[in-house]
Amino acid sequence: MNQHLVCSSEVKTALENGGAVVALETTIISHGFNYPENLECGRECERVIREEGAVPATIGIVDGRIVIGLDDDEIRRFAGDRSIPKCSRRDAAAIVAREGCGATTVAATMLFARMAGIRFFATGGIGGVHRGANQTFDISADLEELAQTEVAVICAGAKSILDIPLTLEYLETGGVTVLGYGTGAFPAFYLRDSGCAVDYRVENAGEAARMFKIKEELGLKGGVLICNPIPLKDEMESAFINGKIQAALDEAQKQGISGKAVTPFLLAELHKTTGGKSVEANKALVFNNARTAAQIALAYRELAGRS
Ligand code: PSU
Ligand code: MN
Repeated sequence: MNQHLVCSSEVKTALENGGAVVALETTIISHGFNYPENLECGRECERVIREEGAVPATIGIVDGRIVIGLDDDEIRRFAGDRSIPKCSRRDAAAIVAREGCGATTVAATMLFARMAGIRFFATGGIGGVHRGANQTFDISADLEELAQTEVAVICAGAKSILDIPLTLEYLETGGVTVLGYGTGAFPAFYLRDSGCAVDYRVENAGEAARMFKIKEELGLKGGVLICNPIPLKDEMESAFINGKIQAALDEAQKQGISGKAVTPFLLAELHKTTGGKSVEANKALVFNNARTAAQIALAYRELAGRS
C-alpha cells in the first residue's frame, strides 16, 4: 500500500480476502448537498452497500492522509465543512504536502481507489464537457481519469448542465466503454434518457461484472462507465428541470462563475430553484447507484472465484 494511503481495518480485511468493496467520493458530501442532508446521504450510501453484503469505502484526504474508508467522525467533518476544497487529480500532491483536507471528486476518488485495489465506485453523476467548452475549455478531469484508471464507475449519467453529446465524444476518444444498465439510453441524471445512446447495454450485475473482468483480462487501461438510470418513480419532469438548468446556467454566466466552482454552483442553484425537488431526485439516484455498485462488486467476486 502506498505510504500516503491509510485503509480502515474493515476495508483492509475485505480487500485481503478478495471481498466486494465499493468506493464513495467526498466532493458529493462537502459540495453536492447542504448540511445535514449531505451527512445523511453519505451514511445512507454506506448503509445500502452493507445491506447488499459489500463493504463501503468512503475516500477523502484528512490532514494530509489519503483515507480509504472514512469513519463516521471523518464523514461528519466533510459534511460540516464546505471550506474543505474539492480535490481532483491535480490537487492531490499539493493537499497531501500541506497536510490539508481534500474532498475527492470522481477523478481523485478513482485514482485513490485504484491505488488501494478497489475496482468499483458509486457516485451520482460524472463531470464532463461543459456547454460552451469551445470557449472556456472547461472539460472535467473525470473524463481523463476514466481514460487512464482501471475502475468501474457506477453513475446516473451526466447532468444536462453539461454538453452530453460532446461528453460522449470525449469518452469515445479516451477509449472508455459506456454501458447502459438495463437501458440503451445514456441517462441525464434527473432524467432516464438524455436522447443520446450508450455503446452497449447490460441487463444485470453479472453481465456488467463480466464485461469489466474481460477488460482487465485484455489488459486494457482505463475505466468503464456503468450508467444506471434514476428509478422511474424518482425521475423529474423534463420540461421543469430543463428550464431550471437553463436558468442556473444563465445565472452562473451572469455571476462570472468559473473553474472548479461551476459544478457546485449549478447544483446549489438547482437545489434552490426546484424547491428541493432536485435534492430528492439526487438522493434517490445516488442510493440506487450504491446498491447497483454493491451488486456488481459481489458478482465480480463470484466470477473471480472467491467467496
Ligand atoms: N456531478 C454531479 N454532482 C456532483 C459532481 C458532479 O451531478 O457532485 C461532482 C463530482 O465530484 C465530480 C465533480 O467529480 O463534481 C466534477 O467537478 P468538475 O466539473 O469541476 O470536474
Ligand atoms: Mn471544470
